[in-house]
Amino acid sequence: MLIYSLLHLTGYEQFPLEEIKNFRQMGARTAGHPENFLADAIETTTGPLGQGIANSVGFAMAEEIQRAQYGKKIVDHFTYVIAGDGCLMEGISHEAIALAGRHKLSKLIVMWDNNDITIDGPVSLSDKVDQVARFKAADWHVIEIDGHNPDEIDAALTEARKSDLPTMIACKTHIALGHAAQDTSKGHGALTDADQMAAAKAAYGWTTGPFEVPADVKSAWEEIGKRGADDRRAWEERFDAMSRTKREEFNRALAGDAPKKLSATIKAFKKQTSENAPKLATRASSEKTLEVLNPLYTETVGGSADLTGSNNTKTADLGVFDVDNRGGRYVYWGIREHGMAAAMNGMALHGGIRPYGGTFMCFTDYARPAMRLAALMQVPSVFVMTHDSIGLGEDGPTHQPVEHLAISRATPNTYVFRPADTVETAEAWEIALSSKKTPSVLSLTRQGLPTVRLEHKNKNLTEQGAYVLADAEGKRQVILIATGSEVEIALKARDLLQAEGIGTRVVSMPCMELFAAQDEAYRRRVLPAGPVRVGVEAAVRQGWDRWLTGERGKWNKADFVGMDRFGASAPAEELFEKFDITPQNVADKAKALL
Ligand SMILES: Cc1ncc(C[n+]2csc(CCOP(=O)(O)OP(=O)(O)O)c2C)c(N)n1
Ligand SMILES: [Mg+2]
Repeated sequence: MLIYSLLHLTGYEQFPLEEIKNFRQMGARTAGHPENFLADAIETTTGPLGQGIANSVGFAMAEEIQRAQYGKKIVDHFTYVIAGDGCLMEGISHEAIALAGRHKLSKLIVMWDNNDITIDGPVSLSDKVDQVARFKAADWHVIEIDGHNPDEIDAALTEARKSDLPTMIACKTHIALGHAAQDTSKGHGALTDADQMAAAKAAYGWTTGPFEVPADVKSAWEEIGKRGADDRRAWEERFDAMSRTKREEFNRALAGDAPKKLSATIKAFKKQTSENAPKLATRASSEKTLEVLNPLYTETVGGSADLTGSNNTKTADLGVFDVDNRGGRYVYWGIREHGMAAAMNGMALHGGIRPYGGTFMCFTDYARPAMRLAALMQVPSVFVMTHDSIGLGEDGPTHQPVEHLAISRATPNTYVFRPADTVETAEAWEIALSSKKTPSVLSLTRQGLPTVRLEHKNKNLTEQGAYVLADAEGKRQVILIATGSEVEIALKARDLLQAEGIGTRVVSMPCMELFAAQDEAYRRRVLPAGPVRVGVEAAVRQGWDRWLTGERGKWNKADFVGMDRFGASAPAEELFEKFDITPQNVADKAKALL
């Protein structure tokens, strides 16, 4: 309610009094937790504790990067955070604080609502961390004030803006000041008792009724709301004085439009790849793609959670983001998957930056709350998840994802790409780096894969989600549907079946969400009724049944070759044998259904 009432008071058109009265009602902008997509002035969605403070690291980094690119006259702002005890208790806050301290994000200012209360009761029930010492240990500037004293707040903010370190202002406050619930956990929730509401208003000297704002108060607030207008006009003049090229670049990146050369560059890269037919792990295909794409963009910012050499996320042209190299576009996030993903979201929300970041696919779990919020908040963060199956081999079951594709596919508004070769990887990147409102998960292999797209097509086939890679010779009796590294296995199974005169089609399905979005006529062309179907993916079956038994398929004419347990530690080829994800097993399963 704090943000909504401030927006109303300062005169935002999107927040008339009606919106305030409709708090938490259907269709209102004043949702139960602020949603970035419901109002222009709501910069991020908050609600899951700790995400906001981690977003703010991305906001502050984005500001530094853009300031280095466009100069102080064009980009020069602070990032302010109000954090509660709960935000600071969440583990992600530790990752965020450490990153901000390491990178001297001096324009980041956190105000801690130090009220010693959470939902279950006093903070002391579960915590005795010295937050001031914790922030200092992470190289923050810390100021301690009475959070109810306007002069102290003002002085602290002025001091914070001058600091060359990020600043935490510890604001000692009383929850539900003036109410009988003051300083108790009851102060957190509904405080609707009429007598107590009157007491709380009296404590502030407030005499008017509900939803009544005295005219002089409203106009004083509106003056504050107008304060930025002159600054805005002055900024526009400075912006107009910039070269046309720079202005266009700034606006393009801010709008999230792809560079003009993207499409032609991808086509040329695909053509060359189909001709050379390299055998590459798709994580290496991804690096090769980034090598040609990053130079086209000024706004891509790459990174990895301490697996740069494994995730293949760094290209030579990016430079490394650091205290003395603010224009660097590669971030060493350290072992902080969750903080990385949330900060990436912050960068995307800031605008003008397209973040991508890598870790092992299995550690989707560690980044997951922020990946879900990317989808919910409609930001196109790109999660580069390498080592995407038992195919990673010796690191064993702790590192071998089996359920992670299903988890990401279960998330609304998320593209999950599992490309089969370098061509599909390039196509996936083209989509991911053109997306404006949907995050992408790129599921990439550690092990080498042959090029399966040997015939060059200008068209981005991955955009259709699934397509016929190899059609049946003779009567079509079997359709094999596969993704990523299992496309090679499906093609070999097809050879076995065709050798026995069984006409077999192979469908590559790099993105289920995009296939689901195709019209029925196209889906029917790829998956017609009649033939038996076998799905092949070194992961759990969950999510596959629509394509196997649905979409004109039948339960007694469909099967799946994949994983229904955790993996094991061994060389990759042996694991595929052990778990029976082999051309022979795929062919046998198909024949058993005929
Ligand atoms: C990740 C997450 N876990 C749990 C919750 C539920 N929750 C909402 S507020 C809160 C704690 C509130 O404590 P504090 O941050 O100190 O806020 P205060 O009550 O002082 O306003 C909890 C546990 C949540 N929103 N997000
Ligand atoms: Mg609290």
